[in-house]
Amino acid sequence: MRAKLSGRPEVRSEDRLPPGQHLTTGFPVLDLGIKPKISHDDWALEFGGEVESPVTLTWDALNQLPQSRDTSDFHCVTTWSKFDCEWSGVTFTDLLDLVKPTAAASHVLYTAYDGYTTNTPLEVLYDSDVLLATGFGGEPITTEHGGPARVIIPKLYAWKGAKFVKKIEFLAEDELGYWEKRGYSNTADPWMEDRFS
Ligand SMILES: Nc1nc2c(c(=O)[nH]1)N[C@H]1C(S)=C(S)[C@@H](COP(=O)(O)O)O[C@H]1N2
Ligand SMILES: [Mo]
Repeated sequence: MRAKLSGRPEVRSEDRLPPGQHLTTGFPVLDLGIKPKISHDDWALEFGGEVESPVTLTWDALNQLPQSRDTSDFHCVTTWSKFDCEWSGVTFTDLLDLVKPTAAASHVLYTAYDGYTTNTPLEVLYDSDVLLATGFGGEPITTEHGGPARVIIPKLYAWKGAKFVKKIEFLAEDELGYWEKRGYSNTADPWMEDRFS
């Protein structure tokens, strides 16, 4: 999204903030208010639906997968943005290699331990900044920010990233999530201000 001037290095400028957003230096907490506390022993993440290799990951199995880091900006539809969030965890490209979506898979439905759901097209997951995150700023993600593990999709509004994620289903058709059923945009692109449908 940054304009490049020929012959000059790319610099960060005001246009790093999507339209209608303001910068926050803190880290607001936004969710349904339930904040389920799941111990690592009880935690499991199920991948199913249109995949060749359905798998339910335990905490140990998740942590044995290749670990990656990515620093990205976070944009909430309620107009706050947070820059330089240091996430760590497993990239979705690695997870997709593991579960192998079938040719019929086109959409993804995420279900969380608090009952929250959200949905995306499958294609948004093929991006190196999309993570199943377990760390923030070098520390485990706190329960209030979605630990043990949450989905981070930096190029979409933050409601598309399920905190406390429990199940990831690959579908042949789109299925709307909690906010999408209540009038939020299904595309959720902060740069296009896709807030509501
Ligand atoms: N499980 C779950 N995930 C969720 C939500 C929720 O209510 N439950 N809220 C979403 C919204 S609207 C936002 S802005 C971000 C907030 O993440 P934060 O609390 O870490 O700032 O989580 C998203 N993921
Ligand atoms: Mo949000």
